[in-house]
Amino acid sequence: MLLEGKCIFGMSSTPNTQSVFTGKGSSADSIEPDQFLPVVQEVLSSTAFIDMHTHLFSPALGKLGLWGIDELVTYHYLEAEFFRSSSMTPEHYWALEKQQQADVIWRALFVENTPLSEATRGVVAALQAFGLPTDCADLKDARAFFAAQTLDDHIRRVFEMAGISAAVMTNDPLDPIEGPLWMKGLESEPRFQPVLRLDRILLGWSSHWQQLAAQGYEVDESASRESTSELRRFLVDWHVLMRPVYMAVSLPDLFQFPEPSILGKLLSEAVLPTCRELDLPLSLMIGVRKQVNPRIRLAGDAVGRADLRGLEHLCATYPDNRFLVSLLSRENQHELCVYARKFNNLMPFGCWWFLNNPSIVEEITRERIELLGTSFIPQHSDARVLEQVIYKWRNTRATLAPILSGSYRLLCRDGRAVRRQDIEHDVKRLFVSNFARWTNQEIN
Ligand code: FIX
Ligand code: ZN
Repeated sequence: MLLEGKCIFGMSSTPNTQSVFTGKGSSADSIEPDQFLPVVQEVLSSTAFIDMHTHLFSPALGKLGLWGIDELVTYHYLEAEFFRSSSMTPEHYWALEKQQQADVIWRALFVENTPLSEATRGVVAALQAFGLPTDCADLKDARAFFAAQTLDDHIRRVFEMAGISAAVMTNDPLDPIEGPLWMKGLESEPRFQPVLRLDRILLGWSSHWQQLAAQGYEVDESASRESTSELRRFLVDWHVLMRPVYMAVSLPDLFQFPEPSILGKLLSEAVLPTCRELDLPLSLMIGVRKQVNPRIRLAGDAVGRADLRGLEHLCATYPDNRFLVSLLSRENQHELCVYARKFNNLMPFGCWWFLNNPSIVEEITRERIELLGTSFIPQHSDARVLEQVIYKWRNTRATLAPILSGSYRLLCRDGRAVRRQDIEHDVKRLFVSNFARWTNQEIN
């Protein structure tokens, strides 16, 4: 009960209240409710987060790492919006050079129309962050600015602006460019943590088993028993090569488990046992409907509500496996929170892809705090272009601040004082220690 804005914890007349709360949060260092928002904002901005899922790459992986204005403007989120605001056909668009693609998108979404969408505002925010004009007729100035940057310094500056200490990559061992780079041996880079992404293996076995065979693994098309033990050997070898912090796969909305399929078999006989053996979590990103419109390529994926009983079965049947789970469908979010209350080997993370919009992030995050306290990971950026982390994390901090301070106000109203160190602890847990603990990393 707030009295004239003052939290009366410790000073209430009812003796039992006092006795319950003695010793924690004496009023001396408790924060007044009208100060929660500025303190939470301060703590959010002074805590360096771990960005636990991105499509960024360390400099050692060369041109796989995307950065600069042309990549920002041709991000598939904007391509999807471009095809709604232009009569240009996808086929014509793909025939253009990268710079020409960026030019037509800039004209259609930023010159001929007001950049109001979350994705277009993101580009405006990135330009503003570097002090660049945001309303030019063309991209000449921006191109000149980015051309003048040296990558290593630029990465350091961007991570600082975004308030992240590390970005977790998405690394595909079967990618024709990336695979050979890892096999040659790559220096580890603390700012970029590797992840072993298994989509081609688990969802594309029929077209990719030969790649494993070519690398000397005795596998076959039907994924026989020997194939699954050979896949285990493959995963262990790549663990040595890459030192991934987790393994990951993006699964369709129709994902079922157990299922008499190659996916079901490879998961239960190879991936899950190897994750246990290597003490690595498995990240499941469920709910994508791949390529509903292949003409617009990466922008052509959609979302479907998933039946989560497969996830339930995985968590219940494999208690020694840890599952980092993000669901694409808004309609699945409540179930995910409830499953996380049933299974402590399930860590919900992020407001993925089409959910990464303030109105939806707010809804999902409030529900998660109410049902899970701080035992979840609120967000990941999914950045594909380096500078995207600047606006994606700025937006996350802006959305989270009123939600967190609102929760502290409720806690205070209910009779418990809140100190700065409580807020520091909670923010660190949400954006650093939950992930670090699940991936066996030192927490500084
Ligand atoms: O599967 C994934 O990791 C997705 O995040 C991507 O495939 C998707 O294209 C994306 O960039 C979402 O933000
Ligand atoms: Zn992703």
